[in-house]
Amino acid sequence: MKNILITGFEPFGGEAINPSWELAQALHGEVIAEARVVAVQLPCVFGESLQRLDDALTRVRPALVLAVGQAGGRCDLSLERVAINVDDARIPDNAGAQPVDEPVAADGPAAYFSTLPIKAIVAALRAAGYPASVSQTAGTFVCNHVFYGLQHRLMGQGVPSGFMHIPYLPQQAAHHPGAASLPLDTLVAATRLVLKTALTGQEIRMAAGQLD
Ligand code: PCA
Repeated sequence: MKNILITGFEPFGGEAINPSWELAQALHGEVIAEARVVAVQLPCVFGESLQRLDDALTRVRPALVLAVGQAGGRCDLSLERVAINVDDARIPDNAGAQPVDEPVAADGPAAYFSTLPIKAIVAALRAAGYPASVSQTAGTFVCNHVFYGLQHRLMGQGVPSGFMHIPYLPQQAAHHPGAASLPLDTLVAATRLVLKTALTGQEIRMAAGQLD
């Protein structure tokens, strides 16, 4: 049976939980479109997160990879279009490092695109009633670092891979007045659809602005 690798992050920035890990864990062991989901947690640490990802890729040998991270303040499932070759941290990572304007990979190109059918995924999510959009930036913190490292490592291997940001869970939003949130069961159901569409769907053409 094929494997799907889904990664989530440990909590960071003073939070007690990270919705991306709650989500990944909830899907661990499920079979979606005849592929088994394997969840792996990544540290919110520059460098070490990519070593852990590398280990997971070697061990799981996935047919599809979806990396997920928390984007507090966003209000929907954001399918990231592009990873850039920059580490520029607003806050220290969980090991205390705060790189400024450093490359993720000194020998790498400026950017990589997601190799997931992001517009087809967003369209499928919206048709099923879930809030979703195409995002043009994954930021410059550890999420973008992992997204870039993932695309760099898998380039040319024919394994679709990409990154999705998700909002806070309701229990986190309670500490952030005005911030949007989505319940875990909604995130889990929506992500099943993301994975199914990524495995079975084809990219669609839709005009810029319609999905972001
Ligand atoms: N979100 C952070 C890093 C870990 C996470 O869940 C980010 O957006 O970079």
